[in-house]
Amino acid sequence: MSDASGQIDHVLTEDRSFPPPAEFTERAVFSSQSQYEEVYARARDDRDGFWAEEAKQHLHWFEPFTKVFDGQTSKVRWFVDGKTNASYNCLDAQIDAGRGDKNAIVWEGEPGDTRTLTYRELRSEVCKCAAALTEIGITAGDVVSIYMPMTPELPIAMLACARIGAIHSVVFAGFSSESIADRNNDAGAKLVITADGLYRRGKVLPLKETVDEALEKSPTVKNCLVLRRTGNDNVPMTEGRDLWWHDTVDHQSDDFPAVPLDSEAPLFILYTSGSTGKPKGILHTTAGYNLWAKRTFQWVFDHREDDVYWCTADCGWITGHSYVVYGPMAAGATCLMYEGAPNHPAEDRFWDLVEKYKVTILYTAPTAVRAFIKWGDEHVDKHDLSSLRLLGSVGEGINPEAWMWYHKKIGGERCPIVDTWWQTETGGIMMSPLPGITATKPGSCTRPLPGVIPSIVDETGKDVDPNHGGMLCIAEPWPGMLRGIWGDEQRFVEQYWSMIPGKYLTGDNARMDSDGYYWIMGRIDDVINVSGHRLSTIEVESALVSHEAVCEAAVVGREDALKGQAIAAFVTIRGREPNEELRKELKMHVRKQIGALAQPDDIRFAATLPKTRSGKIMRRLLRDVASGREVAGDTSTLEDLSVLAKLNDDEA
Ligand code: 6R9
Repeated sequence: MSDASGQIDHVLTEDRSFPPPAEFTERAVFSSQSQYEEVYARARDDRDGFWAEEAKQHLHWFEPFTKVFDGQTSKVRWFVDGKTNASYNCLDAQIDAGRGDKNAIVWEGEPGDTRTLTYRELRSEVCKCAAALTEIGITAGDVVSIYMPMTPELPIAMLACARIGAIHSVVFAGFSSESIADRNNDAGAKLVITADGLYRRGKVLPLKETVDEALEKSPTVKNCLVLRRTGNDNVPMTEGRDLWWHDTVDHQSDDFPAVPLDSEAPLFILYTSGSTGKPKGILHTTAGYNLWAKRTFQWVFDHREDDVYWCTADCGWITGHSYVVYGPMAAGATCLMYEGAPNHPAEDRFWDLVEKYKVTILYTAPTAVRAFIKWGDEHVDKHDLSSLRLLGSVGEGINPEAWMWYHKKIGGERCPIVDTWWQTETGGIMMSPLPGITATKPGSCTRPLPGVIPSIVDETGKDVDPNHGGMLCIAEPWPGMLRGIWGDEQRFVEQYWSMIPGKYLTGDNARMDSDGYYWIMGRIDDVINVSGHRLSTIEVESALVSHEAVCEAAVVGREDALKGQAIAAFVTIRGREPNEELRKELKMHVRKQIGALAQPDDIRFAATLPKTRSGKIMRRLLRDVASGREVAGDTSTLEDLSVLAKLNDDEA
């Protein structure tokens, strides 16, 4: 719990409460507390009956399921024998429901170019891409890596894979060639879809070159499909392997029927950091995931037909999967998509977009909110944000100060804030206020959604009393839950299902207060949260140690006003002087190995690292040192006390 100790104090003293405005409640999907209690009780007491109805009503079935649920704990099947297709649910079903001419995607590129796609137009583009994938030789069950900027072609590529039953593995376009290669190899990807480059703060960053480097080490990849986005010259194309999107996709037929797929057909793999160095390929399947993404979207964002919804997440993260693509599109929403940086050309870009497109629902991350606060209110004040009616937050706990600013400055004190707690593994939102009925408390994700049965336990697996911290588990299966770690059944079982028998272990600590509200209190493992993105400390340590000058490395998170947590690395070195030059070199090395988001903020040279007598690095001590705190707590297990004094000197 010490990872988030700075936040816990805040959390424990927070007692402000904000009831939803009456005019919001009147029209809300959930408009009374008793309605929520009733639906929650039904989902809990008659799980299969509840989800059978939900699935029949909210997904299209080529063939009906014969059984709602089968299995237990880690091994589950939902909607057994049913046949559906996530791309059909997101496109064809919307056209059938009369939304053919409704905007599905309203897109703005960083340079200011724009594009809108109605549901009918989006379906055509997805069909062309699906036909092209088929022509390239991709069939159901094949894995396709996607490494692209936030252009419409990114969701198009995802939905095209879904249409033919190929499994997409989206890799965030900030990851290094090493990371792409690791993911290609782990998943056995056959194709990589990328672009010539992407725009970031006015500059063109190459993507294809990075992919090329990765492909040298990705023997399973046979082809690479390249979108021309930036038009930068001299993009290297390898004859026989690389294909331009415009040569391969554009001429295809705009009608390619969605393939009926088994409910449990893999839909995608998404890699996320765990407590070891190797990222886990989290597997989600077709029907349960799509239903969960759709229904949680409708409940939490109180979606109405005329909303303009903007989730600012990149499709490279789970939030982009569930709440840019599969949730809102299965609900027929109009989604704003923006390609670039929030501070280009100026720090008011987001507010310019909200005003220009009359955004009604904004879903973003605390790290963004903290950046806006830092950039200054004048950027917000320039714009009319009166179209907004609902705000959302995701990725990490939102500290009460940031919550209050979001509430006042962006929400004009009239918009409810939904602080949504969930994980890559859960597929969609698990705990969140329902905006029409839940009185919010800054810093709490409030209560579980229907179908979510949380349980907070101690080390022995016993439920703790209210107001006591413990490990957050989910006690019952839900349709959107992960189905596995790609290619690693053993790790899947060990990681999530072994420590607390019969329950899904989330890896987060939490506390429930006397009102039944949940407060997330940081991770129980060595995962740190940098700007809402998960990184394992061991992943960064491994990258550091792969540098010839580093003998040993220990990485911890320290509090950071902007990023939530910053990365502090302690290293022991050989054959080099501990100086600024080496510091820079090591930072660049990690950047190259994993990607920019993993670059350490601090590098400290140490003569030795503090270890227990059994040889374990004492991260708790390092966390104190890294955040400039007095080293507190028990140091009796420390092998060599003099190490501590030397750590603060910061030179070997
Ligand atoms: C959706 C997403 C999951 C981890 C999760 C927790 C932290 C996410 C949060 C939150 C407090 C919230 N987290 N939302 N902590 N309040 N509203 O972020 O998925 O990238 O897999 O991260 O993020 O620690 O376990 P993912």
